[in-house]
Amino acid sequence: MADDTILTEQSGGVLTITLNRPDKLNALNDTMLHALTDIFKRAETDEAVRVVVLTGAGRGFCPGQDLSSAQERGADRGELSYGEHLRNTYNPLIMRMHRFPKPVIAAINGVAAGAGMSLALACDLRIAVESATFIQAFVKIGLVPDSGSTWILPRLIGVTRAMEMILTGRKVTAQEALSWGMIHHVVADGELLEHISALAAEFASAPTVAIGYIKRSMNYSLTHSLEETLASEADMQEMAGRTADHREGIAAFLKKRAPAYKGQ
Ligand code: LHQ
Repeated sequence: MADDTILTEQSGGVLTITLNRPDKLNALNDTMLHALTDIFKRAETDEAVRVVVLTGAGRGFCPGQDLSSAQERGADRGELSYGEHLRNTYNPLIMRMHRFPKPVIAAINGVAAGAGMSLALACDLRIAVESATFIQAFVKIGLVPDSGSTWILPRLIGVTRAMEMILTGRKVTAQEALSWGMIHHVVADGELLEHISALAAEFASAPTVAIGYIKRSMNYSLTHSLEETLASEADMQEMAGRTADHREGIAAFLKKRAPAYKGQ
């Protein structure tokens, strides 16, 4: 990796990715976006990775695009094409996360704003500290939501709440986000690491291949009819039923012992 703005740590099936520009609350520049996409690409087929944790260093999770680097590239002179920038960086990253065949947990250690909030939304599970906040900040700088926010957010919290967040750019607290079903748990500041470690450890010993099929099924259902989804579920179940972990699950159940899944 060219610099240390993205840190990775691999331990016992858990790949932890840390956005690491704490003085800028981990605002995203091109190097970070390409590195993130690359890490997800490699982790897809790496059998040693069974769950990914995405978090931020310092007091922020991520405030989205680094606005000063966008300026340096000529955003104010109309020289930076935002559309092209999104197509080349954020869009491939979000699609990779969406299709990633293993669980991705957002460990939200602080503010998540703009495309930084979109990154959190693209994860499968979102655990936030009590002091974390969520801001659809785009409108505050005269922009529209990107990186999937208009697609994911209304699906999580409904159009009414999503529209208000997006139109006003209002700061939403972790407790409010929890009550809306936007995030899964809120933990006390200082207890995030412990909570995430326990959750990630569970996924690191889960039937990973089946989890990949579960994600595919859930995503498929969002854009298909019941009839199409039933057909897709049958296909996914066919494949899950042929995995070693399924055989292990049945054997363990019949012998009344804990299963030892290998993620295969
Ligand atoms: C930042 C940033 C930041 C640079 C904090 N950039 N430095 C995609 C592609 C194409 C075009 C553009 O858009 C996109 C999508 C996007 O994501 S657009 C960006 C949307 N995000 C925002 O507009 C959020 C901007 N940040 C904020 O509103 C505040 O910083 C929040 C509310 C996140 C946090 O406020 P505070 O806790 O008061 O912290 P702070 O504002 O003092 O920030 C700390 C430092 O981080 C500060 O730097 P400094 O050198 O002055 O200490 C900020 O300038 C820097 N920072 N966000 N996005």
